[in-house]
Amino acid sequence: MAMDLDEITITKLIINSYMRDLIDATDIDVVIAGSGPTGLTAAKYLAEGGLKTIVFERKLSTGGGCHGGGMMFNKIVVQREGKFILDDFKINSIELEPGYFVANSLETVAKLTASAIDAGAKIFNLISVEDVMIREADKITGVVIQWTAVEMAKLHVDPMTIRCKYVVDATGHDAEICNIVQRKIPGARLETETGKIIGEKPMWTQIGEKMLIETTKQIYPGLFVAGMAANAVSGGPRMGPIFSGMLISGRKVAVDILENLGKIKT
Ligand code: 48F
Repeated sequence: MAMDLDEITITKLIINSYMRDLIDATDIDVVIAGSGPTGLTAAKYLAEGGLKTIVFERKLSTGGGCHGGGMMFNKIVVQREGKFILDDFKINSIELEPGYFVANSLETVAKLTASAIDAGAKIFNLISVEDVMIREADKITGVVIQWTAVEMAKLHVDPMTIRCKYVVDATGHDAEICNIVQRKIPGARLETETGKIIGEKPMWTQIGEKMLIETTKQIYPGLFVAGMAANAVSGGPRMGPIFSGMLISGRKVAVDILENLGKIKT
């Protein structure tokens, strides 16, 4: 016999379960702003390394710029160096030219998302990081979050706060968290050549991918930057629909943070 279903029970379960997750997310190890390929990759490795990791994503769905592949052809390319990460996430790919692996962008987003969650990371969609918290002589000690719907409707509603040991700016081309730090902390010196945000350079895939390894770093005390945001901050070029750099950058930021917190030895 089919069970009797009660709408109010369903409602209470959703509210209770979500609130439990959200309260649990208020004091954690790492906040990742943005669930593009970089943020999701970082989330999996951080959570696997034993850190309490939360991703806040402004949009309804995870995956950032990955879904659309190249100009809406839903394929991405990953070069030889990033293939081991595709394998880590069990993402199918075909080597159609030597060293160039082609994967389905939807499968990529689905598996990055599922693997991050399976590893223990929590992902909150429809929530934006709108500010940072500081203490101890300008060390970033957390983030300020707001419902995306409030942001979009421009409602005058105060946000709430999350405390963490490290923040990762994985917000893509706009490098939103680094921009907030530069704008709101007087005299803030970022770890770039000029001490300021340099800005993204035009497309040059080879250099863009290479630079991403160096530009992925702790850019300000308590704040790491990874993925496209890292090149945007340090003056690296964009690289188009090739995603090895994003995956490698996401993994690198996780390893750096795990090392900083003594979870793995160098
Ligand atoms: O843009 P996005 O995919 O950044 P990524 O992970 O990857 C870049 C590639 O997609 C592509 C590329 C490849 O060569 O250049 O562009 O570095 O994902 C960034 C995510 O962050 C979210 C945004 O909605 C997107 O899903 N986001 C941006 N600002 C905020 C945010 C914010 N303030 N709070 C929460 N999420």
